[in-house]
Amino acid sequence: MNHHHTDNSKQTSSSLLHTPARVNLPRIISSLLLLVIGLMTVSVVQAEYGINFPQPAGEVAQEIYDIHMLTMRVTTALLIIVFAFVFYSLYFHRKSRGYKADQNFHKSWFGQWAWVIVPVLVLGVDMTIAGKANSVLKKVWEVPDDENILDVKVTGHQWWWEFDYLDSGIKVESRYIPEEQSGDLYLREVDNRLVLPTGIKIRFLHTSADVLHAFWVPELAVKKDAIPGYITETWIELDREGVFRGQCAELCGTWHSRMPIVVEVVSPQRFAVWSEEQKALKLAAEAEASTDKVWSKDELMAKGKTLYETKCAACHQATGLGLPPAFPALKGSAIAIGPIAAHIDIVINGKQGTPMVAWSSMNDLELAAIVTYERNAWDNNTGDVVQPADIKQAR
Ligand code: HEC
Ligand SMILES: [Cu+2]
Repeated sequence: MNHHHTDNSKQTSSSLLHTPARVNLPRIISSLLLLVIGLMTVSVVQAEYGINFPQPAGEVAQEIYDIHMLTMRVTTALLIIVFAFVFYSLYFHRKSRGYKADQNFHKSWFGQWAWVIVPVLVLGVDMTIAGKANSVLKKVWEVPDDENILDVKVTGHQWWWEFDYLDSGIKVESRYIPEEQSGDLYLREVDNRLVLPTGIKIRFLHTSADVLHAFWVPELAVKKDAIPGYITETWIELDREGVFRGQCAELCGTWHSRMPIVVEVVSPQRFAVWSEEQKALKLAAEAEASTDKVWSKDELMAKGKTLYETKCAACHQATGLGLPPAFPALKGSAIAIGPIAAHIDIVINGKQGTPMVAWSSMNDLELAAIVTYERNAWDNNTGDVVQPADIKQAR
C-alpha cells in the first residue's frame, strides 16, 4: 500500500516536470489592451478626472506644468528608443535565425566610447530639466515685491478655512456643505468661496490656528503647509477665470476630509463688485451688532441656531449630543445649563490645549445668539436670554 502510494506520487511529479511552461502571449496582450480601454473609459465617464494634470490657471503653475510635460516627453522618447532597440535585437538576432554574436564589438569605435557618450547625453538632458526646474523653484520662492499685490491670509482651522483680504478687511469663512445639500459635489463645494481676480499678483500668507493643514488647489499648483505660529508665503498671478477645487492636504484630525477649498477666479471688474458687496455686508452686520437693542429670545434663538449649525455643529453636532469623549455634549452639559458666566467664558476664550478654540472674533450679537441657543435648545430649557450687552461686559 505504502509502496504503491510512493510510486503514484513519483509519476505525478515527473509528468509535471515534463509539461513545458507556456506563456500565452496573445492572451496577455489582449488583457492589457482591455485594461487600458477600461481605464480610458473610466476617465471619460468621470469627466472631471483626466489622465494628465488639470490645466493650470496661472503663470507659475503653467511653468510647472510645462516642466512636467517636457519630462514626460523625454521619458516617452527614451522608452520608445530603448524598447525599439530591445525588440529589434531580440527578434533579428535570435538563435533560431542562426545569428552569431559579434565577439569584437568592444573593439569597435562605438563599443569603446558608448559608455562615455550615452551617460553624457543623459546627463545633458538631466541638466536641462534641472535648470528649468531650478528657475521655476526660484520663481515660486521669490514672491514679487509688487506695489499693488493682493494679500490674502489663509488660515487653516479644524475644520474650515479662513481667508482674510488684508487690504480691504474682508473676511471669508469657508466650510464644507453637508452631503444632503451638496449632491455630486460632496466634499468638493463650500458655503463661501475664495474669490480672486485675474491679472494681478496675489500673495497668500499661510498659517494655522490649531494643527498642521495644507492649502492645495491643483490648478494653482503650489501646495503649502499651514503651520501654527508661522507664516509662509506663496504667490500666483491668475490668467483665466473659472472655479478650481482643492482640499486640505495635511492630515489634520477627524474631519480632515471636510476641508475642501473652492477658488472662484473672476475678472477684476467682477472682483471689485464682489469686494464692495462684502464690505457692505460686513458694515451692516457690525451696525446691527453695535446697537444697544435688546433682542427677544425668539430672535436670538433663530440667529443662534444658524450660527451654531455652521460654526459649532462639526464637533458638538446639530443634536447637541457631541461625539464623546472627543467632543462633549452640550445637551444637559454642566456648563450649558450651569452658571451663564462660565458658559460665556469658554465660548469667548476657548479652552487651552483642546480643539475648543476662542471664538472672540465673532461679534457680541453672534455670541449672545449662540449662547442663548445652547442654553435653550435640545431640552436645555434654562429660559436664559443672553444679550449682546452681556457679552460686551464679559469680554
Ligand atoms: C473643533 C471642534 C469644536 C468646535 C468647532 C467647537 N467646539 Fe466647543 N468644545 C470642543 C471641545 C473638545 C470641548 C471640551 C473642552 C474641554 O476639554 O473642556 C468643547 C467644550 C465646549 C463647551 C463646554 C461644554 C462642557 O460642558 O464642558 C461649550 C459650551 C462649547 N464647547 C461651546 C462651543 C460653541 C458655542 C462653539 C461654536 C461657536 C463650539 N463650542 C465649537 C470642541 C469644539
Ligand atoms: Cu486640514
